[in-house]
Amino acid sequence: MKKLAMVLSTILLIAMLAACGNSNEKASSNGGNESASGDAKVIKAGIGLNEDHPQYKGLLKFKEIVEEKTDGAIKVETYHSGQLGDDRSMTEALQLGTQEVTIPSTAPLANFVPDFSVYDIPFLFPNEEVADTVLDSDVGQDLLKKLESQNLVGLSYWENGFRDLTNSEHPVATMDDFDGLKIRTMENDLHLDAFSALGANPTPMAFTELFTALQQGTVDGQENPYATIYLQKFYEVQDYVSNTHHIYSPFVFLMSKSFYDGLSEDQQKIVKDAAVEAGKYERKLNREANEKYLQSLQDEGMEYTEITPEAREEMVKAVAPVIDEYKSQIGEETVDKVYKAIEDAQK
Ligand code: KDG
Repeated sequence: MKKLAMVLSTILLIAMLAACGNSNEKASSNGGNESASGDAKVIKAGIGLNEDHPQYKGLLKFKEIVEEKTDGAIKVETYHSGQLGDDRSMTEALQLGTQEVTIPSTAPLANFVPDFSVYDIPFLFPNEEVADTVLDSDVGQDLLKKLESQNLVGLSYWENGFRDLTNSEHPVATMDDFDGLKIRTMENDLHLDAFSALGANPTPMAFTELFTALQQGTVDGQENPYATIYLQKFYEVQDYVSNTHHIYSPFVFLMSKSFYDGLSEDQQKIVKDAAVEAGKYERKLNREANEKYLQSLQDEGMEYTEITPEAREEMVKAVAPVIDEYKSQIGEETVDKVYKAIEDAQK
């Protein structure tokens, strides 16, 4: 009797260990990410902008494509308005494997891969079409590959767009008008130094804190594309807008590398293609939005000031020493390649 009990308990133990081994296997082949409700792999995707922004509409397009093409084997959960955190903390969550997708501006990404600061060079791109050509060329794609050393995969570039200045103090037409203005910038040293060179008093801050900071007067102003200024309702707390167009800001569609590595080859292709296709859709919506919302901002009562070519030239000169200073930090090779690609794209 005793013997039988021992044999039975040994069989039970072996069965339990085998079951345990199986589930470990499953979890790791899924990148440890399985829905509680089934076998689908789940992508938690978060952004800082709100649900009205083209970036969120692009994310919904990504979800639609991925869920359809994988027949539900990959589910995409979408979160907007910084519900999962800000650009930096979500990027860190991707590195840790606790979140799968985020789409930050390239500026805070420079804290992970310094080369990304090349896109923070003021007045770099002349227009959106040239930016598309450069970002989608080998030069832009090679930069995305550098993210892998940070446990991140850059699947495609999307568009944030040309950034324009708003503030609550006075119209900004020339360099002198920047004097002492407290401006929130993204968390990026080149942005800080460029605004200091223009005479402003810049403060780095996460996007998720920005509206309150403007409302409470912690800062006088900020800079973002018209679509963001309008859709995030900054006009409620800002009176003046100028077309400074000082930086063209790309987004990077980022995926956690540990999650990506756990996908089958087919699934990797599906998510990559979906990030590219949804990105094209997002760029189109974003351009339409940026075009129409300058008027909407004025309709909401903001005063618009046009920057003359002479005034912009003055700004270009003021930031030139900052660019020189940063070249070696970004990497001379990266800077030269991007300048050359911009030149080629205009031929
Ligand atoms: O979802 C993207 C936003 O988090 C952020 O990148 C927006 O341009 C932005 C900013 O000013 O922080």
